[in-house]
Parts: sequence; C-alpha cells; structure tokens
Amino acid sequence: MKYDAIIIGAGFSGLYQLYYLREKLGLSAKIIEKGSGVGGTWYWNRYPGARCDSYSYSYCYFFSEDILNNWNWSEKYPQQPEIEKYLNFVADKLDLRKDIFFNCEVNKMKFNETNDKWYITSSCGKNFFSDFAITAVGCLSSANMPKIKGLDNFKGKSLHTGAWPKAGIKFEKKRVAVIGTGSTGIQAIPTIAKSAESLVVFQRTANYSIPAQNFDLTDDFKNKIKKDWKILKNKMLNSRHGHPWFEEKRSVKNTEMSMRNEILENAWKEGGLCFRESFEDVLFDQESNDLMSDFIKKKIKDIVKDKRKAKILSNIDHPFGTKRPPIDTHYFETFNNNNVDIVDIKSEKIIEINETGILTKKNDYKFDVIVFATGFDAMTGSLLKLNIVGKNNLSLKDYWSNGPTNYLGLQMPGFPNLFTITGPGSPSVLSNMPRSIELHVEWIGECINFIKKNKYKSIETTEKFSQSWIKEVNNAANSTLLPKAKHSWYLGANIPGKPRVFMPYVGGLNKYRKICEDVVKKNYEGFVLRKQIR
Ligand code: NA7
Repeated sequence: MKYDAIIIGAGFSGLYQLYYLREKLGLSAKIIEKGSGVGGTWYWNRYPGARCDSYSYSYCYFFSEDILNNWNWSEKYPQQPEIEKYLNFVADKLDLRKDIFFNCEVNKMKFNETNDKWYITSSCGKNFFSDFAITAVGCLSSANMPKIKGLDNFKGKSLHTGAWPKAGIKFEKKRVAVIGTGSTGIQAIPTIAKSAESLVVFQRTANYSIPAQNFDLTDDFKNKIKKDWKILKNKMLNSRHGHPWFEEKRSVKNTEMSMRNEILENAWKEGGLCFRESFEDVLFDQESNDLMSDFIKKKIKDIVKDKRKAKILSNIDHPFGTKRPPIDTHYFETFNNNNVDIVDIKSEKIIEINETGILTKKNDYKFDVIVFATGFDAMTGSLLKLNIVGKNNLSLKDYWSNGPTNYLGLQMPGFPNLFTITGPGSPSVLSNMPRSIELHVEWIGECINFIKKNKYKSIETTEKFSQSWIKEVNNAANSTLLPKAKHSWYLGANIPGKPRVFMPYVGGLNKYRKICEDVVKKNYEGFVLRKQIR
C-alpha cells in the first residue's frame, strides 16, 4: 500500500499529524497503531490513580477552536479515562479512525535508496510504502520491566503500570507490592492502598513530591477558559515549559527567610508543577535548590507520623527538580495508614522474587499482586523498537549506540524523510506535551508541504548540524543542576547498559520554538533538500 506519509502511533501527536497532512495538505496518510484504540500513553497507562500532571485545560489541542469549544474538562488534573475519552472525541470529530490501522505493530522500517521511499512491515500482515515516515510513538512508551531474579516464578499476578489490563485489577483482600516511587508509583500507591488488604512499597530512590491540590472546575471557570483561550495559548507558547505560567523573577537564596517560607507555604497550598516556578533559580543554583529541597523534606517529616517511614521517604539523594518532579494526592499521608509499609531496597536489598512474593535480605514478603511502577526506557526505547534502518543499511540502533544524535530532535542524518515527533534533543518531556507536539506536527507538516510544492524528493539533516545541536543540548543541560541526578531517566540511567546522555533539551520550549522557526526562515538550514533520487 502506497501513501504520502505513514505515521506510527495514535496518541496526541499521531492524531494531529494525520489530521494536518490529510486535511490541511490534502495528502494520503495512515496511522499504524499497536493498540486497539486511540490514546497512546493514555491508552496503555490505565493503572489506578493515573492522572495528568499538567492542567487539563492546558493539556489539550489548541489548533482547533471547534474542539476547544466542544469539550469540557471536569477537574484541574484529568484522570486517564477522561483523557482517553477526549482523544476518542477528537478522533470521531475529525473522522480520523478510517485512516488508522489498529492492532498493528511495526516490525521494521527501511529506507529504500533507489526510490527514496520508506518500506514498513507490520505485525498485521500489511506492508506500506511511503514518501515520509513520522514517528509519533511518545517518549515514555517502552516499559522497563527490571530483570529481578526469579520474576517468572511468582505464582500471583505481576504487572507493569504501563501495560495495565483494560478490565482493571481488583485489590480488595489482596496483599500488594508496588516497586517504584516515580510519578507513576506516587499516583498509584494512594489509590491501591484504599482497597488493598495490605500494601508494601519497595523504594530504591526516595523522591520529592508536591501535592497536586486537585479540584473540580466550576462552570464559570470553564466558560472563562473558552473565552480566553487565545490569551492562555499565548502564555503557554511564551513560557519555558509550555505551561500557562511564568517563573517568578526572584532567587530562593536572596529572599529573606520569613518571606521565603511564606512564598513556599503559599506555593505548597497552590500545589502542582508550578511550585518549582515560585523562584527562578531552583534548577540553576545549588544553594537555592538546597533551601527548596529542605523545605520539602521537612514537609515529608511533618506529614509522615512513623519516624522510620518518614526517614526512608525523606532521605532524598538528588536536588529537587533534577528528576521528573511528581505531583500527588495524599501520597505521603498514605504512609500513615496501618495497611501501608515501605521498604528501602538500598539497605534491604531484594534477593529474588519467589513463588509467593519478594525475598529480601531481611524478610520473605508474601504477596498476591506485584505492581511494577518501574518506568520506561525513555525517549529512545520506543524509537529503537521500530527497527529503523536508514541509508547504507545503517540501523538506528547502531547509529545511536553512544546515545541519540539528531538535529532539533526532529531528524537523524542518514535517515531521510523520517521525522521524530518529540524526539530526544527536543524539549518534549520537560514541557507540557501537547504544546511540544503541536509545534512539531505543524513544523513537520509545513516542511512536507514545502518539499511537495517545490518538487523535492527528499530532506535529510547533516552530521555536522546534528553534532552541533547535540552540543547545544549538552550545554543547556550543563548550565543547570539537572545532570546532578545520576539515576535519572533523563540521562538513560534507569536502564542497565544504556548510554548516559542527557536527552531532552533544557533550553526552554519558547527558545526552542524560535530556533525551529529560524531554521525554516533560513530555507531549512541544516537540512539537505534533493530533487533527484541519489
Ligand atoms: P520513573 O520516574 O522512571 O520511576 C520508576 C521508579 O521505579 C523509580 O522509583 C525507580 O527507582 C524504580 N525502579 C526502576 N527500576 C527498578 C528496579 N530494578 N528495582 C527497583 N526499583 C526500580 O517512571 P514513572 O513511570 O514513575 O514515571 C515516568 C513518567 O511518566 C513520569 O515522569 C511522567 O512524565 C509520566 P530509581 O529512581 O531509578 O532508583
């Protein structure tokens, strides 16, 4: 089957890319989607408590006033079912389903140099030829299942949060283990604890978390958002992280103590990711970061009544914000429940998983269910799974053997006509994702439009520009404290053997947008456009 473009993935990015190419440019395009429905991340991550950390009314498409006017978010932070419902609403409204192959997984993608086409084979027996290939596979889609000895021996149920069964799991009368205390574990633990007979949390690295302070949105607020959507959009586009707020122009360390505490207390009451933005130097200055980190550690100790649990939870080894900061609803409070305990697996090491549970240095814990909230092979994992092969038979896996190299997070040299939405090297996970996604979808769409209109056959970035972009990505990261979190998935450190490279671009979505726009103004500087097949 021949198309102008094949898109992989039917989440936020794939759906908009399909609409853009089909409706705005009149091209033939199809999506290949592994799941049986739309949603991407929000299709797979249906674990209890799954919720978005961005404001609902900012975590949605802004390209269509019609969509904005016809959808109402119920809460400040939407739950997984509501986001999945939203993406289904969009797919129906834009009549996208007819161009999606569901239950179909890409096996291999190979660039054919004799005709400049991508040849894509899939699990559902269909093969595709296309001028362009666009990956819309998300940054956190390749589940990380740790290789713990004896995992297969467990007779109870074990499952990863990123591949949660549609039918759900009942925890009533169950003894449950949760391994992992990242954003996912921190969302799942309070919800599971409500119904489980007992819950033991296995924590490797203690984590900060800020209360979400979630609430239902009022009708007045919903109407105001509809009326002021252009102001909201403008604010997001001009902010560093694509959220509708700006960081306060003040320094933690240079603010007098009582004033600083008052600001932090108010920010804690406000909650959410904008807690960090109550000062501007938290990610840049160690002393300022220490002050903010200490404030949160003290909060943890105040909330958690049991001193042993409080010590395990507040013994945090990295500066605040240098790993993805979770936000929560009653996470630390949950450890005050008698049915919830915590094990620090740095001191009480897991020896193996056995038939009945988890054996550590000190205990033989019995469980009915083990939940792995152990994260993802972030940013590169989902791309490498596609088995992409470019020019000269070079696989992406080999090309990225020392870490991801690309230009603007959008394209790799040696892989013409292939675009990666929110690829490594772009702001992606450091931003409110729909803003990064809309930027990339529109940039890629207009690039393809330019190529088609001018009768080019291919576009390919160069090694020189890719190397210099990666330097820019590293310099941006090194100007912050972020590389100080040695075990962060931003660095690939959660996956054994993965190259340690800081992957997302920290320079800010607002700055990045201008860089992308300038590249276009300079006639796609950094890319080679060809009219002839090689
Ligand atoms: P994260 O943030 O990668 O968290 C995974 C957690 O699992 C984290 O606490 C890890 O500890 C822990 N982990 C990972 N591997 C192991 C092993 N082998 N043993 C014990 N514990 C382990 O993933 P999330 O799913 O929580 O969040 C990902 C993003 O999804 C999130 O930021 C949002 O954007 C949505 P570690 O800290 O590595 O020591």
